[in-house]
Amino acid sequence: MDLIIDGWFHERGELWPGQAMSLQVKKVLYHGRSKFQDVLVFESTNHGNVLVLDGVIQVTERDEFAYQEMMAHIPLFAHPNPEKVLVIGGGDGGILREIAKRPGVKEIYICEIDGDVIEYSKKYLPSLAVGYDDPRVTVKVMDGAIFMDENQDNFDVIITDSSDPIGPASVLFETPFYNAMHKSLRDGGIVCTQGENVWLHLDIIKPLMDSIKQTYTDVEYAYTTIPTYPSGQIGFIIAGKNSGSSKAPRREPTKEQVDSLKYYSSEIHEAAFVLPAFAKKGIFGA
Ligand code: SPM
Repeated sequence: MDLIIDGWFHERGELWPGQAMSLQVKKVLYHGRSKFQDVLVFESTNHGNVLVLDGVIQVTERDEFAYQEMMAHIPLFAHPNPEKVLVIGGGDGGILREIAKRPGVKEIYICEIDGDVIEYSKKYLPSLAVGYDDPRVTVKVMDGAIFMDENQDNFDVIITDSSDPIGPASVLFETPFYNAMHKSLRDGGIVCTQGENVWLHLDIIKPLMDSIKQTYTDVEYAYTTIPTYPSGQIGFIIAGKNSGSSKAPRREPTKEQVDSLKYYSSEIHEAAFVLPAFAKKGIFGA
């Protein structure tokens, strides 16, 4: 299928039938096939540079902060003292950039399976890939499940910033992967994962959350708004290993952090867990 027709990129996906997000293309910066997926980067007319994997928008420079800030800072502000953090996926570097705003974090590991995503993000998405410049970051280009198996009982926070459950990321939405994260967490640790969308994917979200309740304590769901993801929002599954609830931040951001944040605040941290009635019922029952 042609991704760009008459100067417009159209995001059509199996997971959002009958709807499409279109962005006007100024210039294709890179298009090729990695070992795992189709990789496209283009300059858009109104949304900055855009990274697309297997035809699905991963980030636009215009609105990416709404996703990266919430995905990183909800678990980091919910944890009492996160020192060692692991990112699975997230090859564009945006989540690293957010974690790097936390001086208390001592070590940051990232496991991205697709080295091409790292390479082309460094080239064309420098405002995200700046996350790689932090000296606390160690990069592993490998399967996150294997890395976690080698690093059990090790991390305070694990963030899985994945693409959707079709293609290389599908295993990241399955119970064995959540079990692997659980083993790799320290006691008191928190995981935060890409949790799809309540308008479109309750059929994915509910069974997955029900299943991980066997292993995790405090299985919760939050969301952010983001114009260029299907239906304008995306959620996060947040779960703990005896962590206590993540719904309220345990501390306020410092003045310096507030100045660096465009979406996250203590107020929106708490608000993000308040779901519309249909979604609350769909995920948690009554
Ligand atoms: N660091 C940003 C990487 C983006 N990871 C999530 C991409 C999700 C794209 N599809 C959204 C579909 C939501 N239903």
